[in-house]
This record gives sequence, C-alpha cells and structure tokens, in this order.
Amino acid sequence: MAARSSTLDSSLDSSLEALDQQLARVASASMTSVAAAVARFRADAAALRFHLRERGQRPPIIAILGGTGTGKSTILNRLVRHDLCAANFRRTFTAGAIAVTWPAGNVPAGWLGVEHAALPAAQLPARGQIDRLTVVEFDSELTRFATLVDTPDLDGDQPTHHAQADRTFRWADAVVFLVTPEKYQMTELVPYYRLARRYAVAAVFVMNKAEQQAVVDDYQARLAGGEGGEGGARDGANRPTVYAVPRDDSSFQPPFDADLDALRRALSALPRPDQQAEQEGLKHRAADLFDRFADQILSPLRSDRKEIDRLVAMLRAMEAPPAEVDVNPITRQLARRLQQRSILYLIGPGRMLDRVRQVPALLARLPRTAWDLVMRGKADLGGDGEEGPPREVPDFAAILSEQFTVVQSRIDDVIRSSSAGPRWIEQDQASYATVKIDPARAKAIATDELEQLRAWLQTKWNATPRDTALLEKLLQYLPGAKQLTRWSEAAPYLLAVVVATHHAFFGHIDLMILGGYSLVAWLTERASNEVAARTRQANRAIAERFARLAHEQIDRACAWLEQRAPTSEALAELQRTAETLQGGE
Ligand SMILES: Nc1nc2c(ncn2[C@@H]2O[C@H](COP(=O)(O)OP(=O)(O)OP(=O)(O)O)[C@@H](O)[C@H]2O)c(=O)[nH]1
Ligand SMILES: [Mg+2]
Repeated sequence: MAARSSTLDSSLDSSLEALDQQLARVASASMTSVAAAVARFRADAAALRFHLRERGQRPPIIAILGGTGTGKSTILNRLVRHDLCAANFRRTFTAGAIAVTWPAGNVPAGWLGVEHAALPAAQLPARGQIDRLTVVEFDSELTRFATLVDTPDLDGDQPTHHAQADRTFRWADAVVFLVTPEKYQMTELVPYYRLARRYAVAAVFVMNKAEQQAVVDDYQARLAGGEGGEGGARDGANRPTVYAVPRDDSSFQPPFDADLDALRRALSALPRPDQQAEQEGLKHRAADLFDRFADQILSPLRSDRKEIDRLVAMLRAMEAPPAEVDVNPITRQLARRLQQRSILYLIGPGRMLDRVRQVPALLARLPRTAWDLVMRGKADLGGDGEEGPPREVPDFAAILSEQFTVVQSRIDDVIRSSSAGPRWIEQDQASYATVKIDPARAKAIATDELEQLRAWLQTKWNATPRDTALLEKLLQYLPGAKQLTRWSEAAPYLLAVVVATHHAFFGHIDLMILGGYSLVAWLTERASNEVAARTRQANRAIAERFARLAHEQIDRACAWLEQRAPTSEALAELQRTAETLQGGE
C-alpha cells in the first residue's frame, strides 16, 4: 500500500484542500444558484481525500445500496444474524446511514463527513437519521472483517434519501448492490454500477426475494453488458457472481456458492483492487470532480459574474454625469420632476403680474395673516372671490419620496430585466428586500431643508432693524402699491418672501425651491441677494442630499449584486487550483 503515500496522492490531496478552502472563502451562501453544487462538490472532495489516505489494517467499509423495500436492512440483519436495522414494509423506511462495525474504531472519525452517533443497544433496531451516521457496535463473524453500512433507498420519492445513499457510495470502500426480481431493472442503479467500475470500488451483486434462477441469471446477464446495455460490471465472458437470497415463503434454493452463506464469506474476505486499478480509480474520481466543478460551479459563476459586471455598470451609469456636464442625472430628473409638478401652479409671467396687482388687497391684511401662516401654517385669507377653492400645494416631501421610489424602480428594472436577476431575486427574496432604503428618508430631506429655510426666514423676520428700503424697492414693482408703505415697518421684504413661501401671496403658488420658474427667484432677484442666496443654498442642499441618498441606494444594490458571484480574480484563482486536480491525467 506504499502507493497511498505517492506524490500523486499527496499533491491531489493538497489541491483538494486548497480548492475546498477557496470555495469556502468565495462561494458565500448568497450564491444560491450554485449552493447545492458547491455543497455536493465539497462533500465528494472530502470523500476523495478520505480514499487518498492510508487504510491500514482497517476492514473495508461496505455500503449496501438499492431501491426501497428491496430488503437492504433485512439482508444486513441476516448477514450479522441479529436485528440491528429496522426493516419495515413501509417504503423508504431507513432514513440515514447505519454503520454496523466491530469495534467502533473501525469507522474512522469524520467518515461520511457527517456527525457520528453511537446507538445504545436499548434503542435497536436502528432506523438512521438524515445527515448523521448511526454507529452500531456489534461483534459478529462478519463485522470482524468488514464494516457494513445500511443506507436509505436510492429510488424512493425522497430526494434526501437518495442524497444520503449517494454520499455513502462516495465514501465506501466496497458496495453491495441489492435488487429484487421486481426491481433489478431499475435505472437508478445503472450509474452506480458504472461509477463502481470507474472508481475501482469492489462491487458485489445480490438479488433478494429471489424465486427462480432464471431471473437471477437475467440480472447477471444485464450486468455483464448484455441486452439492456447497463454498462456491465464485467465483459460478457466474465460474468459477475450474483448472490441470491430466496423470498421467505419460496422453495427456491440458490446454488451453494451463491447463497447467503457464500455472500457472507465473500464479504468477510473481500479482495482489494490491485494498486494500479486503485490509483486509476482515484484519478477518475479527481477527474470527475474537476468536470463537475467546471460545469456546475465555475461556468455558472462565470456567467453570473459577467452579468453582475454588466448590471453594476448600468446602475453606476444612472448617476454618472455625461462628459463636461456637472449634473447628476438622478438629481436632474428630480429637478425636472419638481418643476413639472410646480408648473401646474405656475401661472406664467403675464398672469403673475395680474395677481401682483391684487396684492395690495391681500397685503392689507398683513402682517397678521402672514404671521399666522408662518407660525401656525394656516390663516383666513379672506374671501376676495378671486382665489376660488384653494388649490393643493405641491408637497415637496412627497415629491422627493416619490422620485426616490422612481430611482428604486429604475434599479429594480435593471436587475429584473437581466437574464439572471429574476433567479437571484427568487432565490434570495429576503436579502433583496433589505436592499431598499425607506423612501421616508427622501421625504425627510425636503422636510428638513424647508424647515431650516423657514427658521432662517423667521429669524430674519424677527431681526431689527426692519429693512424698509428694500421693501420699498420690492413694492415699486407692484403697481399701486405705494399705500403699503405704512405697513413697511411690520412687513419688510422678507415678509413677502415668507408669505410666498406659505402660499398666501399668489394664491397657492408654492416656494419652488427647485426648477427655473421660481417665485422666490422672481421676488428675490429684485429684493434680496441674501434671501436668494439662502434659497439657492436650500435648493443645492436638497439636490445634494438626494444625490447622496440615491448613491447609497445604488451602492446597496451593487453590493447585493456583487454577492451573487465571486470576483473575476477569485474565479480565475479557483480555476487555476481546480486545474491541478487534473495533474495526474
Ligand atoms: N417475504 C419476504 N419479505 C422480505 C424479504 N426481505 C425483506 N422483506 C420485507 O420487505 C420489506 C422491506 O424490507 P427492508 O429491509 O425494510 O427494505 P429496505 O431495502 O431496507 O427498505 P428502505 O429502508 O425503505 O430502503 C420488509 O417488510 C421486509 O420484512 C424476503 O426475503 N422475503
Ligand atoms: Mg432499510
């Protein structure tokens, strides 16, 4: 067995270890499309690493594989002449691998890559548990020379059972394939016949519940690669022995060299495949692992990565200003949106002047009215008939939050309209939901900035001395407004602005913070650079904060996308490591 420590084996072993660690590092749980393939690869790689290790004097571990109800548990009990495994007419009964061994140390620690659980005698017979190895310590003439493993069925409607049985196959040193006259043609076993040959795993064929030799012979012929073309365990001339165990109520007697006693003897003295065949088998396992790695892990992750890079670029482009223009497209859209909204309330320059002419009547009620408006948010504007029913005021907070939702749905559209996006979302809905920032944060930007502007205006309002000269200036644009001068002490130009801000001035024209048609701009250009500057500042602050929030939202979407596959560098590294698996080919 010196070959077990050959350079090939140790380099394979370190390749597998490196690949396993890399996979553990880069293939996070969020890469749901390959999660199953990764888990399976890592499990099979662990099995191969087990086979690369020196077996020493340990008896072979023999897995009993077959369809449900073929009698795997029953046969094991008959082989050791004791009811250790629970047999049941109910189908797909055994739920996890059960190792019957003597002494317990003959099942190496870590075998099967699952937790081991020793079953006390009081809890027999064993039924097994998913993802766990039940270990039954039992001394018998057979267990001194072989460890037997009962497995769940390979063909029931329980996929988890199949997975448990498949894993046992990967870890076993030898296999007993158990069929019945009803089931010996089942296709589920065929790939395992092939793999057992390919991996140089000793295979023993048994027909349970046999009633006539002809059926046993037919099974043997199939195995030999005759009709049915099942890949054959041996060539036609050299047919494998098929052991037969008669159905309980049958009078059929199998030949003495192929009955239950013969099977027990054969399993007690199972020859190991020769060294060269064993080495070939290991190489084949490595090659199959590599192929599976390339097809089921690397290649899907590569195409996912490509898609991620494309989508991230699209999302980034949403906020990248075109060359030479220093405007974030997202805020530009917001500005346009606010303007469109506000435009509903715009009455055009001509109409505006008409309204201005009505101002004296309105201002006659100032500053009381204005103060009420500013401080309490409402006031009786009096029925001068012209106002009609008060129109709805643009709700800037709502517009910002809506516009933010627009940004979010544009992001969502980019992801969903991609080829992989819907699959990623479907597979990880919970995490996708956490990507979205609460639009209330956009709302808060408007509320906050307008509040700051209002507070600033109010401070100015309260400031002394009142700037009567400026009001005069303002009022000179208002035909017939001279009479207003007597209000000037209490109503500086700021009042006009504040009143405009609070819809009292021109009906319900709002302060159009953003957009070109700004009432504030109209007033302030003529009245106060200071107010204009402060208003523009609020304007900028809203745009900047909105852009930052949108950027954060895009960042989060990109980060979520990035988690769907490793980076290109990590994939290249995985590929390089995986290729070393082929070293022995
Ligand atoms: N008549 C008869 N019944 C048998 C024979 N061998 C097994 N059985 C019965 O077939 C049923 C299934 O046997 P099990 O040993 O539980 O079969 P299994 O392959 O372990 O089934 P799963 O654990 O579901 O995969 C049980 O009711 C057994 O008693 C036999 O040789 N003759
Ligand atoms: Mg069973």
